Amino acid sequence: MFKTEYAKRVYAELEKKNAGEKEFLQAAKEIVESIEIYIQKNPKMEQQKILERFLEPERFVQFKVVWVDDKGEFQVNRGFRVQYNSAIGPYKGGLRLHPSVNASIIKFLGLEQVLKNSLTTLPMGGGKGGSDFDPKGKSDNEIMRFCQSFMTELYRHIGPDTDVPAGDIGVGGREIGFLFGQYKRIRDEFTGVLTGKGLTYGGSLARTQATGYGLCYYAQEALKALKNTSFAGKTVVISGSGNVAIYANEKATQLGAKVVAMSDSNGYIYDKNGINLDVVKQIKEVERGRIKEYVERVKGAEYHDGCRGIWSVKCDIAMPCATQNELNLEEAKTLVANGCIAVCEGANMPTELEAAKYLIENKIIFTPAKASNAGGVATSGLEMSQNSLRLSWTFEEVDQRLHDIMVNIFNASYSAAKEYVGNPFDLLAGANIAGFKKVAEAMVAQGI
Ligand code: NDP
Ligand code: 2IT
Repeated sequence: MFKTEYAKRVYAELEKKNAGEKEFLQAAKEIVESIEIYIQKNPKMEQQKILERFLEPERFVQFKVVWVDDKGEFQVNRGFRVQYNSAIGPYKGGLRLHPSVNASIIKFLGLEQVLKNSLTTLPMGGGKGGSDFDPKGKSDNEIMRFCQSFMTELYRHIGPDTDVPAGDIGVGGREIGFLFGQYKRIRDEFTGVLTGKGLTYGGSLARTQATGYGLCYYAQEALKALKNTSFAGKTVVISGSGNVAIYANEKATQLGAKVVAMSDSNGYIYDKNGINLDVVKQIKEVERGRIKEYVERVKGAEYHDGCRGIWSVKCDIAMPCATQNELNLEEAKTLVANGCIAVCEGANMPTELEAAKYLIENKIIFTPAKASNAGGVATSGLEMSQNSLRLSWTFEEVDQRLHDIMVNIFNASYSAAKEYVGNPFDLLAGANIAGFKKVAEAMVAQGI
């Protein structure tokens, strides 16, 4: 809980103003709790109401998206964009298409993004957007019409020096292509207004792999610094089977680990021989199918209904890479009882706060999302740089920069954990403080 009157007061006010916004309040509470120490040491923070100003988004847009499905029926969805903080650069952050999307989810993601983007050391402010549109089972043409309608409103709020969206759940290369085409048509300009673009029209090599690879690069540093070990010979469990999960699997395997379980929202697969990633890529990236199809193609593999059962699979390293609040205290205890030494977050806020605290208290490596999944947005930042230079770098060059950025993010969060909390395992507080410091200083410098 909060130690200072200032934090208590600010959070109470936030709760009142954003009543019922569970995910947003959860993310805000975690951040405020861990940056209190920094705020106490810097009286300007309270004098200039930096905490209140930091928690209030600069702009929040909600809009209507009407589109026509393949049967000719009109469909109505709700679109969102939060432009959270622009103190250190143009707003930057993904778009999520999932039926659960609402104001609370968009605001929690936007707030996390502000600190994450700060940690990358690149000049990017924080934003996030999306819609409650459900892409599952939709044809390519339906996806295209939705994306066109969505962009027909969104275009007026974004721009290459204003706000640069990208992918998130339900938004990958296909959707970015349709969104980009519509932006270009409306504005009559070809600019780096979106990242995660295709390689033929300004995308960056390694952006597809970046979040999953970056997660493993960060985890590698944490394993070395906190437990003097590595991925070699470790058994890994990864929830999800989307973009982040697939490339976390690929890199963990390259680093010598064996990934034995993956999931989707319906259930999980277990393959004691190590998951054949080519089969998963074929099912998920090419056919857009369900993870259970894996067991029809790979002998000896098992499928279990219910995605949360994945945390009962014995492993050394667990990587939640699906969605928020997918790992609770009980599940964290099960992981630890089964010998797990590290929980590395690929998804945004996948671990409930009590579970994260339990892991940190028990000296289990816990790599917080806003640090360990920052490789995606960092590489988006590198895509923006390449677009501005009108140049493209090789895969190796981008991957090397990504690696260096992740090492830097680890060092920043690790140093802050030691300096401010006196606990090298508290990378959660370390990441929050290191990210907040830069944004807060920029806000103070720029005045109100
Ligand atoms: P994808 O859409 O590619 O994949 C999402 C995966 O998570 C799917 O396997 C999906 O299963 C599963 N999933 C989604 N919602 C739920 C749910 N409510 N319950 C259980 N499973 C669910 O998304 P990404 O891989 O891009 O994103 C995964 C996470 O990583 C998100 O938290 C996202 O915010 C975060 N992230 C993504 C980045 C990126 O660059 N893409 C960067 C940083 C973070 P199903 O198919 O059944 O829905
Ligand atoms: O949560 C995230 O960091 C992302 N979805 C990536 C955002 C981006 O702008 O690349």
